Amino acid sequence: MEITPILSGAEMLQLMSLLRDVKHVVTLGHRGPDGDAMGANLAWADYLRRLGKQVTVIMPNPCPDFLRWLPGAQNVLFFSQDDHRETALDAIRRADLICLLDFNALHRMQELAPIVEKAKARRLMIDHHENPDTTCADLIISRPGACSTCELVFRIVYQLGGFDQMPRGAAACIYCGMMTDTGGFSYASNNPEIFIIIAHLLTKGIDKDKINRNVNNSWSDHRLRFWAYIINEKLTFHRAHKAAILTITREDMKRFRYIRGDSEGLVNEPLKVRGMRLSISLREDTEKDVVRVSVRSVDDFPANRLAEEFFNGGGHFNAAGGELPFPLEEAVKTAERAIAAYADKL
Ligand SMILES: [Mn+2]
Repeated sequence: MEITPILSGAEMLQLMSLLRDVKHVVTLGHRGPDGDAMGANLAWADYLRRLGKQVTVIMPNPCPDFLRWLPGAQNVLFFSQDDHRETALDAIRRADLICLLDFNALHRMQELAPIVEKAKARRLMIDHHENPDTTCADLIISRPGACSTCELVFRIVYQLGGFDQMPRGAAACIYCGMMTDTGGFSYASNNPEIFIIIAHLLTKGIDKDKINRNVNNSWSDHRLRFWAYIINEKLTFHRAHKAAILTITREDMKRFRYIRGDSEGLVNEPLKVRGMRLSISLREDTEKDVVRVSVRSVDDFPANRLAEEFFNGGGHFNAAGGELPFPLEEAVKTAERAIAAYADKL
């Protein structure tokens, strides 16, 4: 089975001309960088460096600890960190090209958005989220059908002839993003070519079992008890166990010594209940007075539409998110209203 080319002839020419004369490149991920954002940016940066570019990888804020092992992660600049900010600003000022990977609108970078908008650099977006803001880059490679931005980076590098020289580290980054964005290939991953790509990555000598352990089995004991607590005490079922809401307060986080990423994936747990179609997580933000909303659904339940309509957000069909104002009790009522409004879809 072949790997189908991802870029049209016209896109290929556009991309090549965009890359041709640039020297200084910045690649950027979204706020709250996940395995895909980190993996895609690191692998794309690796490719650009192999083309002779000077590349700086920047994230708006730090990635969770379970991604620190990614080859190249130690050189990523986290803009919210005081000791990284000036270097990051310098790189953005100097850049001829800014690559935006794994998000579809500038505001997903939060405080970096106006800075990137004012920068002189041209912009390239590579992403798999639906409905990209078509004005935010000179070239937008948007493929909502792809399982991850890492899959897109692989396909682009492959099509541009950069696969043979791809080092094991970049292959590991790509595998990590594909794995994390599909819940370990348990959703959004029925395209047979995904597994052809994995076969290619394995030829680079990556240890996919170890990547899985690094990402999924590196919990603190506090985190395990935190999940158990939330599931036991803070989870409610609705509509005859077809929907669930879980809540996380700052108090809960303090009690279990919460660190960034500790609630990552928790919203998926209720979907393990037979017949469950929708899960909503409401978490008090640690910095701002807002409630962070995560929505997960199965089959034909449109999580993204629900998130757009009720949670000031959006996302993928089965995995979306948003934000609600304080207090948490009001957010719970909003979530309950959302469930009632979508009862016919449950
Ligand atoms: Mn992604």
